[in-house]
Amino acid sequence: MKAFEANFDGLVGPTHNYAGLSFGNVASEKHQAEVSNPKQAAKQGLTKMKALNDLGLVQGVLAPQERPDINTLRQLGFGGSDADVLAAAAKQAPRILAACCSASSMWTANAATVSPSADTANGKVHFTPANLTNKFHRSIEHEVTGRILRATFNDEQHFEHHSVLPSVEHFGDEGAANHTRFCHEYGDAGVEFFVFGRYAFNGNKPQPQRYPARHTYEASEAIARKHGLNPGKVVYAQQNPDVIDQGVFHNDVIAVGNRNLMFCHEQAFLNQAEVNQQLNDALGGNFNVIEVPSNRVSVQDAVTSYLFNSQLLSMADGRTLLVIPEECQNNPAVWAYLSELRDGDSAIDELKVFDLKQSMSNGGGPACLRLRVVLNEQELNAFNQSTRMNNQLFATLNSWVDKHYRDRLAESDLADPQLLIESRTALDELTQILNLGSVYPFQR
Ligand code: SUG
Repeated sequence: MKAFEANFDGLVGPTHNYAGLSFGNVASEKHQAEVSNPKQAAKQGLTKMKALNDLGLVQGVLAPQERPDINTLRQLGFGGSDADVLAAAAKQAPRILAACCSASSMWTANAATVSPSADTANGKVHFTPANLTNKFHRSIEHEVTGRILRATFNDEQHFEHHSVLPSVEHFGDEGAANHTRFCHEYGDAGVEFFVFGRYAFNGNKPQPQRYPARHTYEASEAIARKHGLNPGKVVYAQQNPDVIDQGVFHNDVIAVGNRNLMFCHEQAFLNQAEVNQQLNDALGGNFNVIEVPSNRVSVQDAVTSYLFNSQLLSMADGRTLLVIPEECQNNPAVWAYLSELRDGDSAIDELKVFDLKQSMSNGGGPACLRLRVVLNEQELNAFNQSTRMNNQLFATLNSWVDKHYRDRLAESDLADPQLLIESRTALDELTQILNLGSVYPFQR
């Protein structure tokens, strides 16, 4: 059956800020304590969604989370009224408060792992929210993420939603940021490619020394089991520990794939030639790799420009588009390489540049902001259509942002009880716009 790749982008929430929460993510550490602009962040994201929708691609929206996360603060012993909780946390544990205010759910590549129906034993699209155990501020996302996914893909006949993996480091799961699906046509049974940073149950295997490997082999294997994938069409690869130590905290910072094409750095994986061969074999041949050499683009340039955190998209006319952040255009080595690719006879035909600076300063590029969901024609009509981007939804969400978002947020604002009220008011209205029902703790 004919199928399409839909991109579901995370809408940036009203508390977007720079708290330096992600050790190993160099942008997050570098921009700590800068003043953020949540309104601009949300609009930059919406502009990308609208542009891809205008190109004829299927584009959806995933709602943000309730932040500040008062429930988690209460769980940690802060009591009294909501305003008391915020005031006490700000005084006694400002770093915990900051973690409970992060708008990090915007990076929906980390929301879940998704397997299209053509790949699964029961012919449904499978979703498992990621536990994100390695970072406290992200480990508190999965419950509401699961509810948002159920409310967005809300037809049991077509969509199967799983519980998260056990939330401990042994099963650290970062979702689709470390998962790529290859195929010839989207509707074919595809090859699912799982990339992990370390083995949890085998201490003799290589692992990074400086920065954490967030995702384990055991987590990847468990997802493949849960989704009912054909073991002959699953390939696992370990990320090169040296690049994790240089700031490649997810595979989507060093590799991106679409259909039968992988665009990656030559240092992305351990035993890279073998990995490429396995992918080619599992796909039945005709697998195409563009491997960028270090002498053209260093790992450091890849990390600062986010060259590989791009979206590789098949357009209706069959051409391939690479969606990149402005930082790629500003990096001479990266831009020279990309221009050659585009102008030569590579598989990449077109480049589209976006200003996503607000998200980029926290280490989130174009690919981080989207969750890919391959859907056939029936499934395309079965998901919650109020979450599908179109001109009207774009206009509605822009006015919603204008009405509710601040254009300036510093760490000292996070304890402002008014911010909590603004955020809940905005989200309450959003659940009506997107027809999600009651997904937030404050609505239950
Ligand atoms: O998990 N940054 C996110 C960025 C996620 C990027 N996603 C992908 N590569 N798919 C993270 O490190 C920073 C928040 C702060 O520091 O305020 C943050 O959570």
